[in-house]
Amino acid sequence: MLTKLKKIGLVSGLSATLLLAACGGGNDNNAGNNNDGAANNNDAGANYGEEMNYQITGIEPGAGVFKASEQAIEDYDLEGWEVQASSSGAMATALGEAIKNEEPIVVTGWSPHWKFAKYDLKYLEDPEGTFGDAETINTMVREGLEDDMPEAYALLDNFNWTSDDLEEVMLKVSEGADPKEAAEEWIGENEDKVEAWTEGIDEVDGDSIELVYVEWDTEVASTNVVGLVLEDLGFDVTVTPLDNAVMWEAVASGEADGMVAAWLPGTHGDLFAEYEDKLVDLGPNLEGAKIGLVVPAYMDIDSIEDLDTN
Ligand code: PBE
Repeated sequence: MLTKLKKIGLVSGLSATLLLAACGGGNDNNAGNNNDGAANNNDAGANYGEEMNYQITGIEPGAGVFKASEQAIEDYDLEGWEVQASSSGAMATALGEAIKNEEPIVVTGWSPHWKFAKYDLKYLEDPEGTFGDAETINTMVREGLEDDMPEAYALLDNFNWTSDDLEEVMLKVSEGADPKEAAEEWIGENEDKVEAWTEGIDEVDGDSIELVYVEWDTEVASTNVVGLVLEDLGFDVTVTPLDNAVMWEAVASGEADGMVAAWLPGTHGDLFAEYEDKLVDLGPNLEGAKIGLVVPAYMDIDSIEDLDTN
């Protein structure tokens, strides 16, 4: 949820951008006069920087993509730039506003995500490899779950789907559906997939299970789907949103039973290294995930290097 302060910050950030855009006038607009291509790229980057107050629109500071973006500022020597802490929801709102006004914006992005279906976007190339390659999203459970709740363990071990599946749920939520209803709809439309996860698993009688997650669009969708499938198996399911580091700690300490939100090897690599001895890694529930800096396709830059202001 947006705090009052964050809301004020967001609004003043936007109006500053609008003001700058207004002062700059139509002729200085980068998108309009850059037909002569590469020679202008550095200028374009610099002007974009000014227009954006040298701010990358970030999300929760505990997110791996936030930390990687701060690392990118160092790796690419982007002097004066900073990653603005925000929330995933506020980032998506800022992106939508910028696109509506055809303004430049750089966001901390990830896939799968509904924003790629809704807007024409591109990842900035990352020649230094700061954001890593393709990732998997893994399922982690607490030690002892297999003995205590073999049915839940089996379901969590079986759970896996594709980026397309996940995007279907995310898109419904982004269009205003309640996450639980979106998950329920998806389950109704994909009975064959869900049956493959639950096949041979006995139903239980109201055993309590707690899944933890972070309120990122991806994890809201996946956690709600898995939670509902566990409910259908007879579990009394609690899903608890936490900060990223706290989510990992909760499963490692055994306070929570599991999560489906571990981005590896890069995004949550530091947290995995810290807790891997205390967790059970059930492997990927999704392949082909990715993080990076994302901009609207109309921006005349292609690489993180183009953000350089020198
Ligand atoms: N995300 C979504 C998370 C992982 C899932 C990319 C925002 C992160 O950066 O930690």
